[in-house]
Amino acid sequence: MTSDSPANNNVASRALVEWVAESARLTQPANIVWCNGSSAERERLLGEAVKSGVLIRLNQRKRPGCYLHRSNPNDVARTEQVTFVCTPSAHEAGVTNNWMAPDEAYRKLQKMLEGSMRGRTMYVIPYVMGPVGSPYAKIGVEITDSIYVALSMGIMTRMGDSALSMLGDSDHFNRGLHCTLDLNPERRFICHFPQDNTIWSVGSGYGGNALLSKKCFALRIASWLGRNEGWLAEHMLIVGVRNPEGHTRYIAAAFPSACGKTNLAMLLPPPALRGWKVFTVGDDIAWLRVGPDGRLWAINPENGYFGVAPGTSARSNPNAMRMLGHDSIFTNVGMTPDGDVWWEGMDVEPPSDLLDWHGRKWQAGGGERAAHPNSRFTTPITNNPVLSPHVEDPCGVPISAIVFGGRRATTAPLVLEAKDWLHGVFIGATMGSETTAAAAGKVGVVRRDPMAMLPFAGYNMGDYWRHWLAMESRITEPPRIFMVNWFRKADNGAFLWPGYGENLRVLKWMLDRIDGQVAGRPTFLGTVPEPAEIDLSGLEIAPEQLSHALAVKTGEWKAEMASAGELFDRIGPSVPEELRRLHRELSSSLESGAT
Ligand code: OXD
Ligand code: MN
Repeated sequence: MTSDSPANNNVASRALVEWVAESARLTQPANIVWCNGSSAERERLLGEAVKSGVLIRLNQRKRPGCYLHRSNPNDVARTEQVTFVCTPSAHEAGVTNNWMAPDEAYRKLQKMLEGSMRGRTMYVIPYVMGPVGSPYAKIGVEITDSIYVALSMGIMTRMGDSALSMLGDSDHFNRGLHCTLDLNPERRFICHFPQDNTIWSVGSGYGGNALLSKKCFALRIASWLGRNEGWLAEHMLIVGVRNPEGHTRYIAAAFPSACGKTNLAMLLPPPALRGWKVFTVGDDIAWLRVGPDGRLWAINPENGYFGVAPGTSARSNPNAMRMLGHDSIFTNVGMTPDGDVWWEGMDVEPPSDLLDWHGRKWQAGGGERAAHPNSRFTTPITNNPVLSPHVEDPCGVPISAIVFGGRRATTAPLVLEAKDWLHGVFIGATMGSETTAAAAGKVGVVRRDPMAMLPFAGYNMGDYWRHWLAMESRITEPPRIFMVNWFRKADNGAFLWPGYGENLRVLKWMLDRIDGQVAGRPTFLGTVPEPAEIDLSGLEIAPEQLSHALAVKTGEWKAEMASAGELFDRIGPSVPEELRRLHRELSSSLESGAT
């Protein structure tokens, strides 16, 4: 075994050195590599990954610095059924999480981890979530036996020596231990120990299960830390919207996985909306704190994007297509004969002799997809041509609006404004969305997904809502809260709203509401736009199509409230009484037809 501490001996934290040694005693790796985050190290690891077949070097003329990874076909998405929150009591985790007692989880996984890295390399990956040195940033260290994870963490986080310097001699860091084992789904567990600031993940190499900085630390553990420390860790993109007068406002928007967060975060304005511009701060996770000025401020803790490839095209997300031109890792997409990538919805004809995501010859029209529906790209934020100049600001950006969105073929209007903070929390808490390929299981089934955090809230959902409500008293200038739905369909199954860049028209309406320039139309659920208030310049959309997109229908919301009530009942007494009251009031006015 080599290297109990990094080559340059730059670890001041005894706690870190001891934890690495303890993990090595358990897993018995052949050698230990401390990642320093340098470009020479990256080149070396890329070379090794290619040599061992973990990565395929893509056409370097067409996509310099780009690689393809093909995962085990049984390991292509998050596995919520084997994801556990291991709090001392089941109540702390709540019914929306799987729970295992910490002792039992440690014992069970310890058995699997014993000697699990024999003959393999252990990578020690120190990383910072948030701008290095920011008072809002947090430090984690991931130990893994996967070179794919090490390389991906180098894109997704600020990784290496900068994290060690920021850690100094502190023992305050998230401890993430990851081992791929034999990728047997029977031996796949993702366990969170919030009280110990620890994560143990075994049996999967998939991003959401194995890049422990992301869902495990920045959402599940961080949401728990946020509750204790008075802030929020949310499944939200952060976008800056600059109007033609040069004034930029920031919007944080929660959508479930694979519902277009990356597209919205780097949207290209339609030509008719001249002078508008959008800047990305983050595309998946926001850490929100109350600033000294009483406003809510957001940082993006990540340093890269782990986006869904299928559907990404020059039409849906031209900025993403540009950023994927270099230094990116693609996972489970198709490969062209000249070593380029291809996926469904790229809006480019597939060449003949395409290889599918398994590496097999692909037959157009043969019924099989070339790219897995949850195939991904991993790319550094600095590749983004519309990256916000404020992404490294230590205190982040001030948030003017919070948006809760879902994927709904019916029921949810294109946009609606909540009446106030409490009502906005109610809208977020009762949100539903159709399931997607980002998680294993059936796709297209409506499930309640409060604040798009169903799989990510690291503690009892009722307590999480209580924390949201409690934040109000600390925010003197609260952001306005909206609901959106880009995915409503006409009876013939066609989308009612064109989506993508055109969504800026909806963001503009929100900003107009904030500026007091439009009155909207009150409904029983909140305020929707009068059709004339949405800037439709340069867009052909039939008036009846737009009114259908904006409709809030009593019958549909009766069913919606019945389903939300079932979730409240399942969660039980921890649901805050204020939310129950709003639910009772809305349900009874819908029943009595008083709406
Ligand atoms: C993601 C997800 O990968 O939400 O961001 O699954
Ligand atoms: Mn996500």
